[in-house]
Amino acid sequence: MLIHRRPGWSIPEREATPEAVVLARRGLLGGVGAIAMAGPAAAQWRLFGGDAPPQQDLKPLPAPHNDRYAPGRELTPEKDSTTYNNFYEFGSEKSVAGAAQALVVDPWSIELAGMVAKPRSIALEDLLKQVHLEERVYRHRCVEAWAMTVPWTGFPMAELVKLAEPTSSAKYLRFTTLMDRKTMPGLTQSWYPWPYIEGVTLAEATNELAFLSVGMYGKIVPRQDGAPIRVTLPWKYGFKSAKSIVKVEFTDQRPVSYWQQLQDSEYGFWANVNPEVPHPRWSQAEERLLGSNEMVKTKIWNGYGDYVAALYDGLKNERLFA
Ligand SMILES: Nc1nc2c(c(=O)[nH]1)N[C@H]1C(S)=C(S)[C@@H](COP(=O)(O)O)O[C@H]1N2
Ligand SMILES: [Mo]
Repeated sequence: MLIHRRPGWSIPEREATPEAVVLARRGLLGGVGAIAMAGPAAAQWRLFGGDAPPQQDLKPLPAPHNDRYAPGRELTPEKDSTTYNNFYEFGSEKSVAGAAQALVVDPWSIELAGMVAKPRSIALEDLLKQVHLEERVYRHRCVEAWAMTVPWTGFPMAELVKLAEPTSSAKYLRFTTLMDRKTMPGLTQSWYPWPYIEGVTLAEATNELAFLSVGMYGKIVPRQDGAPIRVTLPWKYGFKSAKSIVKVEFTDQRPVSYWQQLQDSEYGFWANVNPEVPHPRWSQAEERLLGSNEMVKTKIWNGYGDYVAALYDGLKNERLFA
């Protein structure tokens, strides 16, 4: 099936026809009813575009700023980074912010599973009492060649690993994200391998850059950006940064991610940013900054090589960059 081979964002963005529209036209989207489930206002916004999604008020989330990771470019205006999203559970177009307001973020808990001392479920508020929140500005590079620069509030992934107490056999973390048919119209697109899965090695997870974000621009993270908690891995293509995670499993098996299941040759396990390794269907040499639309040169490891390049020293035979 052609659609199966070419998910919406696997087409370089300038050529992409929003997939939901194409499928609706062909009568293939079982989703017109499903879109309406997110509420009439949200549905209207999704189908016709609009000035701004009907967003809920986002509470302030103060945390000390850590300036160790200065981004070297302007912040992306909040209105641009929060209205141009990839969140396929809510649809395969970029304008999912309205529909995503249906996401129920409270109560929220995360299951710590697999090779850990005590498998258990932890309520998000209890987890947040045991970690140190801080704000960091990171560059984000989507595999589709757009990019943004965002102040995230969150905590090092290493703190979660410590809390989970992995056993000595654990080699990978496997993230599972929320799959809620009542609120997520994208799940009716049954040719996608739901739920959205991602994974990293234990060494990557405990690298100082690996972050779990609960806030953005000094407030709680908006639903469309992965509320209430999302992975943030700035040296990798954006699809590795799984949104709205509900389970972290420690395992000795390399996780097979959602996009890998769809097309491994284009979206592999490592997915580290490299301008010299083109995507099979487009160049990765440059990126478009959300907001200004300025084109800038992409950097290897998205500019974070000093922190992460050494992680990959012994892995020269792996497909590290796609
Ligand atoms: N659960 C889930 N997480 C996801 C995605 C998704 O579709 N579902 N898209 C990924 C992709 S391709 C990117 S580029 C980033 C986008 O994050 P943003 O919308 O906050 O910019 O989220 C990633 N995490
Ligand atoms: Mo992406």
